[in-house]
Amino acid sequence: MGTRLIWLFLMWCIAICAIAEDGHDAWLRYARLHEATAKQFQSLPKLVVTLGDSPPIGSAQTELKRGLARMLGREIRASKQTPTQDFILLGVRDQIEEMFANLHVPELAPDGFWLDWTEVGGHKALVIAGGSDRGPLYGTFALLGKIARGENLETLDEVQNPAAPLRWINQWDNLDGTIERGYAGPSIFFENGSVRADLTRAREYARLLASVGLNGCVVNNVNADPRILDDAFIPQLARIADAFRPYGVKLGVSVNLSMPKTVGGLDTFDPLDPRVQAWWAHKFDALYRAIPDFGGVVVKADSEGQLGPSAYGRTPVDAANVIARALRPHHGVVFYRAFVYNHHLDWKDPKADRARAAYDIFHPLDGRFDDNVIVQIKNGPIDFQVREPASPLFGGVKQTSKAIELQITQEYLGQQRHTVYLAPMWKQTLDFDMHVDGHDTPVKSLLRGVVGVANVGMDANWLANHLAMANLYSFGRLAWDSNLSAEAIVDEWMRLTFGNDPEVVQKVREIQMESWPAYEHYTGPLGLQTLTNITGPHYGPAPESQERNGWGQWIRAEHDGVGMDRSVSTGTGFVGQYSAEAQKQFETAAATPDELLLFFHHVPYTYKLHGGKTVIQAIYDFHYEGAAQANEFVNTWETLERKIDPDRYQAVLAQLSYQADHAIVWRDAINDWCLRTSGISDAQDRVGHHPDRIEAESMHLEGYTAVELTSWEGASGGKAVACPKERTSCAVETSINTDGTYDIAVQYFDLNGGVARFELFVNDQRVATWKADRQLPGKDLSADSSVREHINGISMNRGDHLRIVGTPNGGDPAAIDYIEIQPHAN
Ligand code: GCV
Repeated sequence: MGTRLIWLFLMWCIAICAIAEDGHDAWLRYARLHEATAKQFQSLPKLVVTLGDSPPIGSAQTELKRGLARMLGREIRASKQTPTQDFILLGVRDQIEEMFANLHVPELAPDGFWLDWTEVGGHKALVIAGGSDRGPLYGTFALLGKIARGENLETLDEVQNPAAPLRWINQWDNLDGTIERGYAGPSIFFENGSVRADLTRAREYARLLASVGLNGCVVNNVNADPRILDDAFIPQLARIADAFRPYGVKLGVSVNLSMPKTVGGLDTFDPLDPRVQAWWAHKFDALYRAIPDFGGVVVKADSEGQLGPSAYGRTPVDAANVIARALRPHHGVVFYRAFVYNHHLDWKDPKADRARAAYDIFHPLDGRFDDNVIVQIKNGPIDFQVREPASPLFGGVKQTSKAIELQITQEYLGQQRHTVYLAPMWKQTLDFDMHVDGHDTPVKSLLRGVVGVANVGMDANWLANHLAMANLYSFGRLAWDSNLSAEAIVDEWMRLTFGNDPEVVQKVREIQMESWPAYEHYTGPLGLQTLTNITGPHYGPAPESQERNGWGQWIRAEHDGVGMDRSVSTGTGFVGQYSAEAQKQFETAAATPDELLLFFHHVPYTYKLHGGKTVIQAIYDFHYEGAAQANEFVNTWETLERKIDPDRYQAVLAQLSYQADHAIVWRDAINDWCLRTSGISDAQDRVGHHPDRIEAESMHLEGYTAVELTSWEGASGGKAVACPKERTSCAVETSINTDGTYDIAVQYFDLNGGVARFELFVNDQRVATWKADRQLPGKDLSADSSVREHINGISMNRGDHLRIVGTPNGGDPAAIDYIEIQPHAN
């Protein structure tokens, strides 16, 4: 290499390698701005005057200094004195007006802020004023975001007030450090039954939450461990509250209604028993003595095995109000979850319908909840599926405070192994018009709270998927301003996360915006819901698991047709829970939008959608289109290789590549299952026909035995081959009948019980070797554990032998589904 080349290489390395990142800073990277962009901020004052000394105001000042130093290389000085030069003014509205009599700050909601240039005593001042001490912190983050995106500050004059006063996160963390439906490592709060000794990550999390305007966080699972309020545990909770306080994030906990009995020493937890009422009151008095700014609690009761008021013939009102009254003197709130349903429903009863449960239970109680009770309602009537209509309960309890519960952790949506940008889905619910009393009442206009189940973990980048962080960001932004578009939010997030290069912005936006439709298409389109294994890990395809059990996530796929009839005229009557205006959209199949058709109606597979396609053909086509889209995400991402730091580039590439492969597993499983159920072939002859595929069970087997999967659709042809435990290795072999250069895909299974090894040979030459060392959900051979290895550009001649040797290990039998051989794509 010539000197010039070496020099160029070094410069490239300095530019790219030096900024290698693990995603820990998320959207708060404060990356150094290019000189030209930085220039426009030259006139920013070099002094910050801070009024008041509450923790959030202190954090605002620290953040401002940190952000400006990192992005602009500018050191700013802090002062509390009357300034004698241009300055940035940080403070609460009343204090600002007190100190600067001529400065009039507009009316602000408690958490609202005002950003404005003004003149004070002959000096230019950039004012960051808040309605409360959280406001200046939120305003500071907003200002720093604008600078990071290179926006013009010259004409800054902006008042922002949050859409809902309660903007909370729920974490489903268990005290042992595991997280229910968490996919990013252990809890940042708990380990081994206690609060972690080192709460650095908890403090950093609070900073992230505050940066998007979130002001509360419940730290433990809604399936609450009763020890959470033990006297000995309260000082530990106080340490978490200390970590949150600098960022204005209030601590909340989940409580279990049975606590007065299970840990409180009473013989009852009946909410109407005065001893129970006294128990809660004493408990919260003690809690508030330790944590005076404690926010409140969330309650899951009479749901999925959690005890509740029904044990004593009482109602959610009785239960919620008892806790609310114990919290009232301290200004705490109760989020009472409407996720209450019977999971032993009779699937043979055509009128039974889990979707009805929340409305049936809570609608009659409207107006009877105390005003510090907020009924927390999941966005849809079932459970965070890939598409559901808005829960009718948002319009069904008019005199009750309501919060929407959205799920950031991707329980049914690929568990962060798939990228699915959720803001477009959330927007559909927030914008859905409930037509309460005949007026325009989108869900977003009915909310006092917005709650997001995040389940971040100790993984460096919080959600274990760089692109999934757009969901945490957009949750906060929508909680703050539900009118923002999903596209505008992802654009903001993009620039803060990966920089302002227009090509990067455009391409990542494209991937994110197409990711929800793609996921819906290769999983459960037309309102089928996700079709994951609902009695297992909620991950890969297992459509049969929806049916014929008490969980009520039925799709009623029979030989003659598919879908749940929820109409008033012939079905379960669920449609009748909406206002008359909204009912018109769903009561008949003809009126129902295609994307929700099968959620509301049972129709023949040959029923024609609005576009003219039959239901069954649309199902087949959507699955092929969705899988192709997922593959396209990989291609799009690959064009950005030189523009993104290598660590994040490689991590996202690996994630998107896995997703593209797993989308094929989804496509084939659902299509094969629908073909078998309906008996109607794919008009394009793709489903069940894979000319490039050789099933492992049809190859020459040495030691391997053919096995059937419990959910047959999880393997191509319903079967795989597995190597028995007693063998050290097994092999499959086939011969090649044309000459050429090929791309080979080996579809195999990767179980967690051990690390199996595979070797691929052409005749005697080993051309590839790999390990089955992923940690995937599920315990058995199934679509959850089905993965693909690609070996590209292999030259072979007619008569050559292709052989795979599998070496089992522990509980992993080195199982193989099929191989696919295609001409090499350049
Ligand atoms: C915390 C679903 C999840 C459960 C979760 C429950 C809930 O059923 O699978 O893990 O429990 O929702 O929201 O309470």
